[in-house]
Amino acid sequence: ELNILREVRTLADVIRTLPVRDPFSHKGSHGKGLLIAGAVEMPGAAFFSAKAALRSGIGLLKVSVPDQIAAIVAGRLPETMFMHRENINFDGLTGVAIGPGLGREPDEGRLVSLVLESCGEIPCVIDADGLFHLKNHLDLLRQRSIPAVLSPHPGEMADLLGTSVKDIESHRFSISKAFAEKYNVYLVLKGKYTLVTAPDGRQVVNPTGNAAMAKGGSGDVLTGILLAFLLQHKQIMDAVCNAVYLHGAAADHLVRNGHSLLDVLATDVIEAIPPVLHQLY
Ligand code: NPW
Ligand code: AMP
Ligand code: MG
Repeated sequence: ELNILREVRTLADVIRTLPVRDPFSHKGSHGKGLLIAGAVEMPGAAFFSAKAALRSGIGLLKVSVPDQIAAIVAGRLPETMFMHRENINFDGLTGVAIGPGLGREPDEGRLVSLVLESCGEIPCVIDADGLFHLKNHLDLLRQRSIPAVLSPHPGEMADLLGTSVKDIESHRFSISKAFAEKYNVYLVLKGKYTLVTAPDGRQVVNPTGNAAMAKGGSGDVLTGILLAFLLQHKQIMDAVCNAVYLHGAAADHLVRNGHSLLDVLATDVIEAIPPVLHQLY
């Protein structure tokens, strides 16, 4: 573990690489994303990812959730458009995210392989239940011309590799590096000091975030920020590192401004994105 080169993301790195908005830009300039997420039991996950993507600057967002929860998600977030699960198509899209609250039935697994097979030339984020299904399709990652971004927590990483959480936590750097290189992915291994690893093995440690984020929904927020940032940055590694940094910085902002480590909700983290971005720009 000690022999691996690594760096820590700094505030200066983030400020230097954040997207600059062209004054003459239009919504199509800032990405057209599709979020495939949510299940009848988990409408919240889709809502968290979608709202976080919109708060992080995405130009246009379509969400694909089961019809039964479309009113909850699209109804609470009228800025999004809706795509029926049965008619998923990737025409005109510049990025896709799949997984938060998706569910673990075979139908949802087929959506994961569809995304990997159809969208090799646009950025793609796979998280949560998307990672559960990905176990059976790991070979599809290698043939992508734009590497996928995977964002497992240690439990999901252990499941992907068929090992224990203890093993993952004791060898975060070496396991991440071997996995990212082998499968040609950007790997975001979450937790205190989230570790980002590029397909070439470069590793960056994130310094932001706190234990207020140890609550259901936090990771779903990150998925949305990742999607939005992938569509607005020139370099994938900058997009991923900046997304992870902003996510943690939003939670840090809350505990410095009126919140405790206990009371922060995923929705609070989303609503702390604006003041943090305001400070960064
Ligand atoms: P244990 O038992 O906690 O010690 P799962 P999930 C283990 C959706 N959500 N961080 C852990 O061990 C998600 O998007 C919807 C986390 C357990 O064995 C997913 O689609 C919400 N876990 C789905 O729920 C809000 C760690 O990993 C396993 C860990 C399931 O996602 C909540 C947990 O993993 C949620 O986001 C660590 N550092 N270390 C909504 N409101 O709609 C070990 N584990 O079973 O994949 O559960 O992450 O909750
Ligand atoms: P998930 O388990 O998918 O909901 O993701 C949890 C999110 O919260 C990840 O981005 C973690 O890095 C973050 N998180 C959880 N616990 C902590 C902690 N103790 N310190 C910092 N970040 C945390
Ligand atoms: Mg999660």
